[in-house]
Amino acid sequence: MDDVKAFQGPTLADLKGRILARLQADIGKEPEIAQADDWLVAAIMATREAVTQRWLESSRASYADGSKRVYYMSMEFLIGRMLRDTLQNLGLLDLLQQSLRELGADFDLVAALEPDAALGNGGLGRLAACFMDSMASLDIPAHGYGIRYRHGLFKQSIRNGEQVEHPETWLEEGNPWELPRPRRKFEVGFGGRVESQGDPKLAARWFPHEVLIAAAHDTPISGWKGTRVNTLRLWQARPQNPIDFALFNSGDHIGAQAGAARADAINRVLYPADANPAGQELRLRQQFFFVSASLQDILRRHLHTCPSVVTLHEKAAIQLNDTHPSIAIVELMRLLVDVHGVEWTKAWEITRKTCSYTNHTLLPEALESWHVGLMEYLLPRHMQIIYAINAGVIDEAHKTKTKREDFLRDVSLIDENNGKRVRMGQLAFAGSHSVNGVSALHSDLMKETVFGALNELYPGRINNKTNGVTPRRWVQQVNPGLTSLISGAIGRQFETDHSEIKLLESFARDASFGEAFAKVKHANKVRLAKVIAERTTIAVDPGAIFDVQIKRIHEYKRQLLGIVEAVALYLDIKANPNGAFVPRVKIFAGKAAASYWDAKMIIRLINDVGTIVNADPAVRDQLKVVFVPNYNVSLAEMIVPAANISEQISTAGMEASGTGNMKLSMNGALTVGTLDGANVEISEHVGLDNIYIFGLTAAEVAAKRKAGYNPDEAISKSVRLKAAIDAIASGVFSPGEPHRYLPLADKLRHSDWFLVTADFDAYCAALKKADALWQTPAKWTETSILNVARTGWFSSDRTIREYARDIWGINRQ
Ligand code: 26Q
Repeated sequence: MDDVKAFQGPTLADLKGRILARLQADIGKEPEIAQADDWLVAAIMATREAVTQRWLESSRASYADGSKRVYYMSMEFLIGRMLRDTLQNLGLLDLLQQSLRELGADFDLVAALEPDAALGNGGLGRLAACFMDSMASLDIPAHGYGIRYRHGLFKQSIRNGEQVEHPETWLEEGNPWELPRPRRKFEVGFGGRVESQGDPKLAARWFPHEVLIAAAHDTPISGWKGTRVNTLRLWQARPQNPIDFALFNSGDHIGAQAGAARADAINRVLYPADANPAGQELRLRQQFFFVSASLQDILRRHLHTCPSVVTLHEKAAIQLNDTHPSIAIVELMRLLVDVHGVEWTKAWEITRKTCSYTNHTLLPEALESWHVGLMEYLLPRHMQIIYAINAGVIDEAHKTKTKREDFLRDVSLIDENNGKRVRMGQLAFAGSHSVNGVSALHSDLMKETVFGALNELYPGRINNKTNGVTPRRWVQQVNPGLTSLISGAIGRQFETDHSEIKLLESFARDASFGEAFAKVKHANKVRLAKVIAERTTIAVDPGAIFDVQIKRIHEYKRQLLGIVEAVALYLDIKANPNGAFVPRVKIFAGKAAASYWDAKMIIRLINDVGTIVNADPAVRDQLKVVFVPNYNVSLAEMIVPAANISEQISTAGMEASGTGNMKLSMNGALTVGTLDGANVEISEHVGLDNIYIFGLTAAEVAAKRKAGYNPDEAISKSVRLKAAIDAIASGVFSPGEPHRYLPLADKLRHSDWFLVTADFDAYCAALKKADALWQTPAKWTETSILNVARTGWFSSDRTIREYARDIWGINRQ
């Protein structure tokens, strides 16, 4: 990063002039009458202008030196707000603040009006955003490819304790960040018929029934210190014919616009589920649409500088973010064989050398597969290619020594059991040279479970790349107080190289540093308490432990364990009116997929428990239960720096990595967690004395399930657990409808797949230990500082360096 020419920003006069010019020329207002949202648009436009020069230079430079590019294909990019982030990366934050002040506007008010770009569900989408930031910061030429959804992830409100979904409309007032490129467009076909030469491996001609146009919209992604500006290219669909005049003239005015409606549907909305793929046609259309446009774009760019597509893998690395874009394997084969005339074997070699696949889940219900019938109907040529690829895989499997009878079944791309389906995970595996998991445990489990057979067939292909998060957004930006405190202690090098944060370790026992550190945390908690009061009307005491569980609501993530513990604590307090308890605020936030009934019931239970507990005078403010509505990137930015305890309590073996766990410990929260996902690596880095690990291990979970777990084992042994479940079941928290939670309670009592009851006592014991430490504030602060100092490894810069070196064959840093 250091040898790169420093970004030359504008002067104050320049920047002010640009903001004014945009306000007048593009928004059509004089500063005297401009509103905060006008200033926002003007500020974004001026910022975009400031990066444009670097943007052009970045792409010109990689054209000129012919360097290899990374293409990150993802259905989701969960970016959040961009203004503060971009300004901070460019070193223009102070200047823009001053510009607006001198023009009569307040930056903080203005920046808060920017809508979150919420084009993702959770971890996977946010990971893509962190990776885009790191690739730009490490000067790696990279393009993100995705879909320009009109509606991002739904907004959540809480009515009578229940989640209500509302459409998200981030594009409603325009998007000043993006640059539409109406001339950068490609045709994407669907359906129709194929004229082949008999052998599917020979070039065929596909006559699609329907053709859509994909048009590019580009957003600049600026790296740290303006090192490089990469592009996030999102595709917009439009019909070839906006109106069918024959139909229109015959009087069918609605039918005449059917093409436009079908194109519109592609971009309409992000699927709001992060598991349980429903296998719907629209989802497959979305996937193929953006994949095909992106691959055509990649090949066009390649042929701009290289004479033939056969060198593609030397100039392009395509990373598939989960199986969602894995139809890319097949589409690339089709483009190479049918359009560019490459011979099948050669095409397969190029495809495998170019593509690599990241897996983010082992949950069987979350693994994507498509009905062969749907695939044949929507993508007939692709289905032929899939069969031909599968024949090759089965052939190779025959040649191995393994004689296990289910071996062929397990490696096959076609699942014959559920009415013939194409398994996208096996497809992505077969067509990639690298298949990675996102934490050490997860990568190991991939080899033992879903990809056991393919791992035998293609040994060495599975590798691990433990996730990371960008410290620019998740430390520097969300926690300016901590950042300036750290730079006062160890200098500013850690801002460029987050691993330098380890130098902070020598301040862990420094009393005056500790005091200042605790003050920063307290100030962050005061700020969060205000937000909580505004959004929920609940008053919380910033002096209490802020114990947070913030993530999508899922049974395996076990928000239920958290709330059952809160109930047990409530009953303890009631039973012990004069007892001394450590004051605690349990903070939950997260969205449930609209169709995920049990997850929605968990949200309702948390709110119902909060209603009773928070209003009970007997509790004397020793416990508060808060559900903060509409969890998104911007809300996470408020909660993460204010947390004391980070709840990472998934059933071991089920959370692929987690990334919230990293953000929280990097900001000094102490983790209470199971040995799951990247909690394992976090515990190795911070040391077992500085984290509260509890509960069954992944192996123990597997063994318990195999033996047939009976929750009664745990419930009959734990008086507190039994009392808590009984209270929930009997309507203590739903007095108007006493049986509301009976089904939830009965599930815990009789099946408990996620082993909430098995881990309950160990979980409570872990929290008790944390309570004890809290009572020695200096010790707590020391532990918290050690968490900050020892989590530098979880920077996504480290992760991206590993991808670049091991998977993409790019050695820049
Ligand atoms: C699939 C088909 C149809 C509709 C939706 C989906 C879908 C969408 C999103 C399936 C899964 C997702 C998202 C998964 C996800 O976020 N996984 C998380 O990825 C993180 C980054 O690697 C990990 O840290 C988390 O452990 C993992 O749960």
